[in-house]
Amino acid sequence: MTITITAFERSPDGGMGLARDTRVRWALEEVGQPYEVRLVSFAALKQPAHLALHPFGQIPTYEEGDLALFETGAIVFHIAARYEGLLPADANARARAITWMFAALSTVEPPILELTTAKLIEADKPWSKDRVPLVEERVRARWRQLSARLGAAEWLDGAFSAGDLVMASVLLRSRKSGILDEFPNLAAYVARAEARPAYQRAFAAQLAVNAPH
Ligand SMILES: N[C@@H](CCC(=O)N[C@@H](CS)C(=O)NCC(=O)O)C(=O)O
Repeated sequence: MTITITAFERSPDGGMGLARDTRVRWALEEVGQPYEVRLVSFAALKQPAHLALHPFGQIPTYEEGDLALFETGAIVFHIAARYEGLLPADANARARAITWMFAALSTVEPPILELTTAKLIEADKPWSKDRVPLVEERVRARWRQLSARLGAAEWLDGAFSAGDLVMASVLLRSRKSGILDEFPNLAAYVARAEARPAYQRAFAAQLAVNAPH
């Protein structure tokens, strides 16, 4: 069955891998499933055809036969559950890998998104320069805890899993803040994730769409 995802026709980051279709492409590459991409303009995201697929008018979406999904957590979970390679066979290890997916999206990602909002969207507000350091400290607090848990391990819980895929995707989005470099084991964790051939293929595919031509 053909898998089709949506991605930005023109990504605001110019294809540096920050748009969230990258994590879905990465998951599909890890499990060896071919996929097609439908590129969507910002205007089309808010039109009825796309809103029928994604109620919040965003990318990515995922279609496979008569199944249509949105939200990267749900999409990566679906891919990991349906195809071999991203979740351990042992039931408890599987549950823990899923826990890391949720932790990435509901505990680690929110302060990172808040920082992006504070730096980009609220930059012209008079209180912005006081708020940014507070939010940075919230990001740091979470990363300190994550760094302590990871320690010297290669991945969060045994072999690389969907939990690592989502966590690394979340962390690498905030590289520009410089905070990642304060935690050498997390920076090395992200570098290991990015070095995976599946990530490289996913990154190259979305860059190819966005590179100037
Ligand atoms: N929680 C959603 C977030 C999706 C999201 O924020 N997508 C961004 C691109 S990375 C988007 O479509 N932004 C355009 C918009 O919101 O209008 C997920 O993980 O899928």
